[in-house]
Amino acid sequence: MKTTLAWALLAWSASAAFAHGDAHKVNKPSFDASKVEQRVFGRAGDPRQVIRTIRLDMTDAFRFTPADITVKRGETVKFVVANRGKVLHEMVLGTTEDLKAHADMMRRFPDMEHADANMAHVKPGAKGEIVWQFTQAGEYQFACLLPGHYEAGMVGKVVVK
Ligand SMILES: [Cu+2]
Repeated sequence: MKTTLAWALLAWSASAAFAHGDAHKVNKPSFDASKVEQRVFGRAGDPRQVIRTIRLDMTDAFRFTPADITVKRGETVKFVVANRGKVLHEMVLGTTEDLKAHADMMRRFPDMEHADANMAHVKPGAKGEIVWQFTQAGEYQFACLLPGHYEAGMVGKVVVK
């Protein structure tokens, strides 16, 4: 039963993912300190300030590995996220509320275009990067917001100490 559901989700999200993927050909703008927006969970990091690289895997089982990350406040972290699956996945950093709201939007508008510093859309077999500076202590999340993936549990936690 569980397997059937997972496969149904996978097949469904694969078609949605392609439409979504096309919208994401937009390249991420390069780092510009004057344009960095401060968010509750931090801000786009300067690639020259990276002091730590964290590697993650995403799979078609709708999981991130590791799914539980701890960083220090002020740290600029580079996430290198590899898609080990056969469908598009993405990593989006945010607060729990942000991600929930964003996942709802994605369900309604699967072709929504966006390419922000807090997200990486990664094709099967490829790797993506997010450079982020965590400026406030707290508990945040990262998730794959492709339709159905978040709901299937493709969510991880970042604790900023
Ligand atoms: Cu995904």
